Amino acid sequence: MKSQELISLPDIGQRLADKILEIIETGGLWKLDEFQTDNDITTMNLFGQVWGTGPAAAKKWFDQGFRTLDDLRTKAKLTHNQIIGLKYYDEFLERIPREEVSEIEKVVSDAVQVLRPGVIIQTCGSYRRGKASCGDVDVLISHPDGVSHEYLFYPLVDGLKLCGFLTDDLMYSEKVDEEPGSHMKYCGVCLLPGEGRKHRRLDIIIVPYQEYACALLYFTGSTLFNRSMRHLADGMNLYLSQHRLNTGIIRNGKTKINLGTRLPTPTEESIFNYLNLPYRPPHERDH
Ligand code: 8DG
Ligand code: MG
Repeated sequence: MKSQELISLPDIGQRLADKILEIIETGGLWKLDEFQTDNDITTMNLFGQVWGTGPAAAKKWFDQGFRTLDDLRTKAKLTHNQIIGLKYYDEFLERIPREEVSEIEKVVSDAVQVLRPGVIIQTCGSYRRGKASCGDVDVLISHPDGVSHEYLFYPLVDGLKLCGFLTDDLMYSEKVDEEPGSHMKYCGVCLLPGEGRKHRRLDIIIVPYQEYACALLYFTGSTLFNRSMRHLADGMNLYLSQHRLNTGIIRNGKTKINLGTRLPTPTEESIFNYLNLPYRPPHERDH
């Protein structure tokens, strides 16, 4: 069939004729495929923004035929975190104004100072980098005496739950990464008292004092900045993580056979020094 034959039919112009021919010749319509693909991606993005959901789970739900958040709520098999993520879907997508992050920090700070005077508490992440709004609140806690941090985690979290400030738990763990035991991390949801407040994502991380500067650097970010710092350390045969800066690493290709020994890192400045870098304040660490 030719384009001319189609156009001779009633109500068919050139553009419609082209589409009909494309369907006859290829068995499909490129524009429709593109539209459907866009829709698929939009739906998977919608699902991927449920807290605790990665791209694999989002795709699985899509393949199971789910298309809306209500489909997920009523039909999908959800983890505990995904249930909470759906419960506060809209609230978690909103950025938290800087001033509110300060208020949240104050509640945690007041609670922890009562438990153990002299505690160091610092909100990290985008807040410390000076952003006007933050995706969540990342609170880092330690104690200069080197031991008190061990006794803070459960009393602090339990106290904040009892007063209604923490409303839901997401992750509650003493073992948070490949070097278990030294960092304790709570991920949950908090709500400031008063009318019209929103549920916000709060992380509380408690670390031993000798790891404080490395943790401060890590949790301040940005993720990209951290990656560059680690890469630089690797190139100097050092090893930088949220726990430590080590020297004397023995590698076999890319594998570390021996992690070497910890360098003393009393401050963030000391870490920059070891890496032969001029100190960069947090608001210059976005890249
Ligand atoms: P935001 O909450 O305002 O969205 O930004 P953020 O404060 O910079 O990010 P975050 O997700 O709260 O994480 C806090 C810091 O943790 C981040 O600035 C750098 C560090 N971090 C890494 N790698 C990763 C990672 O893979 N995931 C997350 N969530 N944080 C990471 O260095
Ligand atoms: Mg953050």
